Amino acid sequence: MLYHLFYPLHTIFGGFNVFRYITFRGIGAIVTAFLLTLFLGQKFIQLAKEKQLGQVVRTDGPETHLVKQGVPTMGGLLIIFAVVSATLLWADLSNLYIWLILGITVWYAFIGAIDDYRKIKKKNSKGLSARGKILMQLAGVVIVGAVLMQLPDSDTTLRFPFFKNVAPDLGWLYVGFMFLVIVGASNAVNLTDGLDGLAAGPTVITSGVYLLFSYLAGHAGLAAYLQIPYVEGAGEVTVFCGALAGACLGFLWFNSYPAQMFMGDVGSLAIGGSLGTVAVIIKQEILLALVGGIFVMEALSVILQVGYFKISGGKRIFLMAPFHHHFEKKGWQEPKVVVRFWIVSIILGLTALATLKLR
Ligand code: 57M
Repeated sequence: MLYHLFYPLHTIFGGFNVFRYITFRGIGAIVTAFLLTLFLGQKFIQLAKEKQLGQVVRTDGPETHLVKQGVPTMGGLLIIFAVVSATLLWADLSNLYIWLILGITVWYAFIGAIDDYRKIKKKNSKGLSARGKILMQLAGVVIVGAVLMQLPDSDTTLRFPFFKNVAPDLGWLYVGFMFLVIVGASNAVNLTDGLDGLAAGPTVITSGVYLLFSYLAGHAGLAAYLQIPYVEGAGEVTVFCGALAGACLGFLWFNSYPAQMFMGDVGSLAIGGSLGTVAVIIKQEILLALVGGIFVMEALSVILQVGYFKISGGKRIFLMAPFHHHFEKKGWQEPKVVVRFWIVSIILGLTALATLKLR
């Protein structure tokens, strides 16, 4: 909005020319979203306590989690509020990609909010049925896919980090691939969010990497030089990534161990869905499996554990899935598990940046 307000006035006051720069507006989004979650966090915690939005902790989990019963949850409402506000404030609102990403973010937050609310009000950790959740998530992907596919420069090729000449065209199959990326990322972040700060930390790193990749993808000269797909208008996605990174950084202030609030499915589903949508729009889908490797590891650990559990008649690969519980069961303290996962996430983020030069 500020772009539309001030940039046209740059002929009167030259300083307003700065609103033209995506870098300036990206930094503005980071700072705005960070300050919103930081200064509204305490207020949200009080409100969640008044409304009795307390976490219902499963009884079959690590004993150390039982003390978390009643911790204020649905902090994702604050994250999404900060992300949407900062994006609307700093982005060029004539950019279609901004509306597609905000649409998925809010829709997936709505799905998560239903799940959270049912768990809290019904006092059990079941929530929305897996089938209901997937169908609602699919609906979001179909709409985004239909819009992207009808764009004149729609690109249904699949791009790989490191291999610049490999770009198979999936045609309409690409919408199925979009489903895997967006719904997969959404549920992977959801599974990851099981320790204090474990989802928010890697989200800050992933958003930061995609902030840079979005800027490069929207810059014809740099995209050509780095041999990455040029996506006209993708530069604005930088602003959204900045808002998401800033919001999660501010949320971490309260979600770091011992957490004063959890984000809830309203946060984790929306974060994963928005990161998946960003990856699809800037044509860096496979890269998300690298940058978001922590999310992938967590989801894979569940798939492997549940699959093996079924075919082996009750045997387990890990002491408990998702992966972070395995280390808790091995006796690692929660903060140690979380910080070590953050370290891996940083290494994966740096590796993703390195793919820009290794191709
Ligand atoms: C999402 N939710 C956390 C919080 C957060 C198939 C199976 C692997 C599914 C999986 C599952 O139920 N996942 C649900 C993970 C929950 O966190 C809430 O959920 C939101 C995110 N979706 O924002 O509101 C608990 O996680 C802890 N937590 C923190 N700090 C945070 O900042 O400590 C969350 C955020 C919270 C809190 O205790 O209550 C969750 O774990 O449920 N199931 C599991 O993850 C369970 N694993 C399991 O059943 N493994 C079996 C299967 C695979 C055969 C096995 O390995 O043998 C474990 N999770 C829990 N208890 N809590 C074990 C049972």
